Amino acid sequence: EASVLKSKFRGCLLGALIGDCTGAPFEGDTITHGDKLVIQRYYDKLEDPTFTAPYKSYTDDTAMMKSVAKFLTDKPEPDYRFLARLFVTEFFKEPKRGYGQNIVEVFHKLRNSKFEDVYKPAKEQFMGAGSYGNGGAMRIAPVALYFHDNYKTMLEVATNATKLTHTNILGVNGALLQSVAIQLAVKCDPEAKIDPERFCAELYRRMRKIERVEEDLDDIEEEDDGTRKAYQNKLRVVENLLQKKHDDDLDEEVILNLGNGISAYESVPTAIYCFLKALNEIPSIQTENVFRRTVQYAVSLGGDTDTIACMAGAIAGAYLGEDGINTALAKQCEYYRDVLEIADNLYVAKEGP
Ligand code: 8NA
Ligand code: MG
Ligand code: MG
Repeated sequence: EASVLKSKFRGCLLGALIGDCTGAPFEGDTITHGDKLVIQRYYDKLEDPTFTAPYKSYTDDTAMMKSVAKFLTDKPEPDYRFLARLFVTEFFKEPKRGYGQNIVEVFHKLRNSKFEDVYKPAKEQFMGAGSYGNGGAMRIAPVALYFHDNYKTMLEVATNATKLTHTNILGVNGALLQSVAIQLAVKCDPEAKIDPERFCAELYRRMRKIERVEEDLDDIEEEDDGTRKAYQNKLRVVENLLQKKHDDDLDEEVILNLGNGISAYESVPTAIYCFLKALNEIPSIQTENVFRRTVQYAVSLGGDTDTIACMAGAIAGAYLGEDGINTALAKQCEYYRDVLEIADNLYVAKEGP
């Protein structure tokens, strides 16, 4: 139904924003048992409509997502040079939004080369290896929404949009996995319960196809099975962790085996795990709300909290829709109204008024 889909567009982008804004204060932290109690109270306050505080600022995750949405709504066909310009303009307008350390070089090179070959600067990163940071995945939500009914095009546009900054296969496939997860979540009925293991198995099936295509590329050595099947292997770990009983030690295991870092490989599967785990109660987190549980759990793992919560929040919001998100919590975030407008514009550009 149309109104459900519209609500899912809003829920997804709002979910990403809330994860980014509320996760950002903890970015880079190691979280102790005591910190988890602090984080519980932090979200209790943010959900309290009478609580007033300066809004939580968004970071690079949302800044770049904004450009991806504009790239889809402002032109009838994907124009990647236009997207590169949007990224660069946004960066130089507000460079202090917590961008990754190396992506900044790409922005400078793009600008200095007058956007001549928009894919060249990213290819040169890390002595030609390309970035495997999670910057491609963290901003991809609008692509997954816009092409929710056209899987092949979604993968193609997500790949090209990512390669403007991240050409390493792990960076690209991380963005693809995040898009696939959002697209699957859009398809799920918000009234019906998701079976976490089935959802994970479906992701695995799709990543097997995606990673198989990459086998043909010459830049990956045949014997490098770890890279060729990176995300398939991670999804097996997700499946395994979902079956374990929850306690503080399990969080350690999650961090150790899935990761909480700035590489796509150590954060996209983690975000998916956070979403799937939070579909059921988590003893250390007191809330009835699945969306909040997802984001709070993601933040409680520490590390790249804004980005992991952003990605997990986008998936949860795409499943639940706007109604699944506490309005008071949303209103604590900078840019909250603008993000709703962006979601509506994206919806209209795609589905018509
Ligand atoms: P990026 O392309 O600069 O990648 C991020 C980092 O990943 C790089 O600075 C490197 O340290 C590392 N990296 C990526 N590819 C390689 C490679 N091939 N070889 C060696 N090292 C590599 O930027 P991005 O857009 O991917 O970064 C996104 C993340 O950085 C987000 O979390 C974002 O919020 C930001 N950020 C994170 C932190 C944090 O402490 N977690 C702090 C500030 C900013
Ligand atoms: Mg950030
Ligand atoms: Mg981050």
